[in-house]
Amino acid sequence: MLRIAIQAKGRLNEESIGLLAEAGVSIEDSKRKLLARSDGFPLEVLYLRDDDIPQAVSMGVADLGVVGLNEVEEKGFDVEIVHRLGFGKCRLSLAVPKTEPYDGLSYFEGKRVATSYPVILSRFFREKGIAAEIHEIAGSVEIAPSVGMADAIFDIVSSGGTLVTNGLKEVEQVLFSEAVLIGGRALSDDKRQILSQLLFRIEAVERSRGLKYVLMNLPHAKIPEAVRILPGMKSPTILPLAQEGWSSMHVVINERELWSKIEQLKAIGAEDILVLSLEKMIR
Ligand code: PRT
Ligand code: ZN
Repeated sequence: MLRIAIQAKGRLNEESIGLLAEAGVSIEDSKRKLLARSDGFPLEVLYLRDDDIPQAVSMGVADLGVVGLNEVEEKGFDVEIVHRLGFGKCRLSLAVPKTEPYDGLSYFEGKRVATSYPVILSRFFREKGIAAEIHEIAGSVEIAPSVGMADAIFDIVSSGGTLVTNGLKEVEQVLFSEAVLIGGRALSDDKRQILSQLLFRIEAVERSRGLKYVLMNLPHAKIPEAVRILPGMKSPTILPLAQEGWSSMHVVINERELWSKIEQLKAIGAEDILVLSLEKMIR
């Protein structure tokens, strides 16, 4: 049995549960309990605040965790980053009032910077040789300059909308973050085995992202041309139709090139084109 810590509520909660569900790990009654068993996979879920997840994993209270890389870096507990999950993307950035002229990091020399990420920020300033005053505050960092608590902020930015609303501009991007799967350093062989099964499933889900399964009918004579347009994973599957002289072709296409390929296929006489979503791709 493997225990995974995920955020109880907040930005990463839904996608963490969604990822497990796509990997075939469904969790009973998520919201009300601290601990929940999954159906059909030897995993239990521990719901925590994101701030507590790195420590829980490093102490072995949980074997795995899903948490923002920003929290892992800030807390500094000894955990292994097992897999980057690609959701919860954001960055930790320095921002200053938009009316301030900014001409490089020396701007921060002697300035007061408000943040909830003092460890990451002081490491950054130390590396860059900047002596600034770091003020740790727990929330609403973005209002600190307008109320006179700080000259600048260091905070999470995603769309940038919050900065604009508060009359700030992003001037330095310090850390790019996303949700990561973390693991304890001392997992038993049994637990590593379950982890590799889980990773196998997660990777199958990830591989299928952005892919579509496309079926179409076309005259036999057009097959060589269609294969040139759509080489597919190995080569496309061609099945004869009951109607003489026609075939059905099946192929996996990346969503980015879907429309251009479909236009080319229609131009050579493909008909009845079906586009299906693809859930998993196992290799
Ligand atoms: O209760 P708990 O402690 O578990 O949750 P929390 O309130 O500490 O964290 P939560 O749920 O807000 O965020 C969890 C994780 O999501 C963070 O640690 C990041 O890894 C990630 N993440 C991704 C974000 C954002 N995007 C984000 N935009 N976390 C916070 N924000 C906030 C940011 O602080 C700022 O106030 O959104 C605002 C900026 O957004 P934009 O789009 O206006 O730039
Ligand atoms: Zn938190």
